[in-house]
Amino acid sequence: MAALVLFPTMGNRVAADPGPKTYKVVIVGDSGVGKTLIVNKVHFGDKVDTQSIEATIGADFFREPVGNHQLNIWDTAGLEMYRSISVAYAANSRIFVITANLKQTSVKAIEEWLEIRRRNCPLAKVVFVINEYAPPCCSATDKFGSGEEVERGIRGLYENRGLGELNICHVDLSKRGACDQLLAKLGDLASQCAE
Ligand SMILES: Nc1nc2c(ncn2[C@@H]2O[C@H](COP(=O)(O)OP(=O)(O)OP(=O)(O)O)[C@@H](O)[C@H]2O)c(=O)[nH]1
Ligand SMILES: [Mg+2]
Repeated sequence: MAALVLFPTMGNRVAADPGPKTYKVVIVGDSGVGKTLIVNKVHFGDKVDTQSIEATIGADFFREPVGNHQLNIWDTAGLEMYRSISVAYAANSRIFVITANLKQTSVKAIEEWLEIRRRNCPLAKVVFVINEYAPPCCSATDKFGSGEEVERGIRGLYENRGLGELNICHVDLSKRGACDQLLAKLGDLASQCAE
């Protein structure tokens, strides 16, 4: 509950402490790239079981404190049939997280997500998350390459678009604290939004 703070210079008026500032964060990307796993690991930590997650329907919501800020994180559904819902969630987001894994299709889809950002939340800061994971069904020809190669691909897509600083986080969900760097990055970007 927000604390009530009495400001002496305000006589007997009592002002409510506004509490931490909130920032809308939207995470997008193809179905199966690991968005829900990543958001759950950001929120609940390493204990999340990678097999326990099901495809998102519509969108899920997490409230995540970081530093002096609060992130309102919308985990959208990547399945094409929910695309219009995901696009609607993008509106007014301050931070737009585009996720890919090592699959060609997920990297190719990045251009579409950048276009959705341009139309719906052009001022949102962009973060790319590369989930260093290739699903077992991903054949050699379906694979874009290593995480480094995906990063080079993203750099190529990003160049000359005037999108500002390029933020890229690699996550390997098999490692401890896999999403710590991502959460720190989101906190930094929220601080920049506050300036
Ligand atoms: N072991 C492992 N499995 C993963 C990883 N990323 C995704 N998976 C598997 O892929 C499935 C889908 O991951 P989700 O987090 O649901 O993917 P999503 O991007 O949220 O998909 P949608 O909700 O359909 O948009 C999970 O249940 C896991 O089985 C990973 O990094 N490691
Ligand atoms: Mg999901």
